[in-house]
Amino acid sequence: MKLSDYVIKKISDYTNYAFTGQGGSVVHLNDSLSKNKKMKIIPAQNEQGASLAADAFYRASGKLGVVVATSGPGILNTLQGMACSYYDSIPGLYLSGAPVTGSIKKNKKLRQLGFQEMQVVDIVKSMTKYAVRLKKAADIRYEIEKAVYYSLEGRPGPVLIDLPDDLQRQEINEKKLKSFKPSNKLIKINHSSIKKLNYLFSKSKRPIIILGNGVKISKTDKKFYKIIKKYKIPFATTWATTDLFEINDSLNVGSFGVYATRHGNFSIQNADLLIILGSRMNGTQIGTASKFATNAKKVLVDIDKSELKEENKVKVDCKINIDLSHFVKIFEKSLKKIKTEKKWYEIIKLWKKKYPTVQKKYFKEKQYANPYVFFDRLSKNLKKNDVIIPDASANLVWFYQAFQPKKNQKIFTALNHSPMGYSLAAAIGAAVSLNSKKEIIAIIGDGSVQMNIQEIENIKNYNLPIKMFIIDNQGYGMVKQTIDTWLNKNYVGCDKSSGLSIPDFIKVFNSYEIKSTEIKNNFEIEKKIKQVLNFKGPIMCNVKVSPNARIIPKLKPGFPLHDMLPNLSRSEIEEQMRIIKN
Ligand SMILES: Cc1ncc(C[n+]2csc(CCOP(=O)(O)OP(=O)(O)O)c2C)c(N)n1
Repeated sequence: MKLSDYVIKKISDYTNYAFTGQGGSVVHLNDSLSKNKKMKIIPAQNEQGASLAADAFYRASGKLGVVVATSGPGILNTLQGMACSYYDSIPGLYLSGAPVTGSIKKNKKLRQLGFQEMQVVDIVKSMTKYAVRLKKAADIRYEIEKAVYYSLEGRPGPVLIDLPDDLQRQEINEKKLKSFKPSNKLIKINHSSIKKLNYLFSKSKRPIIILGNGVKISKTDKKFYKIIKKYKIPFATTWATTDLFEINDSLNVGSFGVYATRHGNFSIQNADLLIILGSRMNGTQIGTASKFATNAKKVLVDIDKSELKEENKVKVDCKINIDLSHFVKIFEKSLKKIKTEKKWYEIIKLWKKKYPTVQKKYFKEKQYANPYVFFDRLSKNLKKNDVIIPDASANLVWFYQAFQPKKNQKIFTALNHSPMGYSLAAAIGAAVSLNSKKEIIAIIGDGSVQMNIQEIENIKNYNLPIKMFIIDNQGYGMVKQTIDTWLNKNYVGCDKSSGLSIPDFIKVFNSYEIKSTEIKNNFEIEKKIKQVLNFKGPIMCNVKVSPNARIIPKLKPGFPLHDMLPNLSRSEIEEQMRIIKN
């Protein structure tokens, strides 16, 4: 059997799609893909699109995303999606072609020997869980099994196998290939830390459980929710898990962080115990570390030991290094009666009512579509089961601040890497992973569309049910807001007046033969959203937003989470923070 046929046969045990680029060193892999009846391919217009689609393929369906790209420029283009997967713990298998073995340099100091030769393994080392160049054909089964194992086990992430062209063409005897046997290294539970957790819980009057990406990855959301319900424990989600829990649940305190909600932030800042599950508490979640939830004892549970080292400077009182699927069972068994105060529930309810993010006055704006109104109405109109993929920047924040998810909706983006243009390519991976059976909603800023505009040719070509909403504020809104804060509005390269022009997207999409429409102001929002959602097939809707629209509320740099912009009066803030003193 030809080695490349074997590779594809093997990966068809894990998945049914590959996102591909072409080139001299992957013609054999692509040929084998085309001949394998279990596999389908989507050839991306740019390999970056392939990598983003593969990332989303897994997020939408739980099936392994596979990327094929030629040596040198091809595989280099895929680093964007690889980074998205690595930083968000998403599995993925990258197969790169390499020149024939004889054209791969041996002397480290030599820059390049073969055409398009590149030290791919070195380049991707810091963004993969495992990366290897195949040395001999007989190792192929071992390497594929090892790579896939590492991609999926523990904290998942992407892996890469670099396949020299001559080895791809080599004949192998399938029966004689050695296999990979993983060693079972279970993380040992530290019982004293579980005891400490229970002790802290027994003392707590105002606890909050924070459910991070680890909860999604380990698929433990329902199990944790059972505990939350049983013991009536208030909880907060991160952006990664907003779609797993009802926003109107009285125990859900709402989102917290630099770009979140006032009610969520007041809750976190007033808590006396935070149990943080599978969340790395990054800067956008905590603001200034020394001012983050200073009244709370903190328990951090994470599968990755490195996340427990307090590099983010948040002092943790109890660290538990364990897989959440294991922890949830221990937690359930060990939890005793808890002493949450009645007034803790009451005040959380009050904050949610008092500080809505989508304010009534936004609906009265006449000239443009207000982004909060738009996302409020979009969330009301989307159906259960829809898949929603926001992109990056201000429109991403507006989305998460205003959107109210419905049951069984899937919402994801590349949370930690957040490259502009993610959602257009990701939507393709999501659509094909679900056999186009669900509607895919891609949301993107006008500045980001151009980063992956080429992939809409595939959306048209495969007639994928993707509804694209461009939030058109004529430039890089979020960057402008940052410049407003630090550099007195000296905009550089972020709108037409500062040297960066934005094309007319209606014309652009028309030339790709994709239907398009526009929302010009608040009054058109409801009707146009309905029209777009009722349209069969791909469609783009350009939503006109004021170039001056800003993220509200937002944290001032250096301030604690409870002190967001626009400023509340000192007395109002103090009143909200008084609960901890009483
Ligand atoms: C590939 C890439 N380059 C640069 C950035 C830095 N960056 C983050 S947001 C942004 C501007 C995005 O503008 P737009 O898509 O119009 O979104 P808006 O803020 O206006 O909603 C930039 C340049 C990035 N995230 N990704």
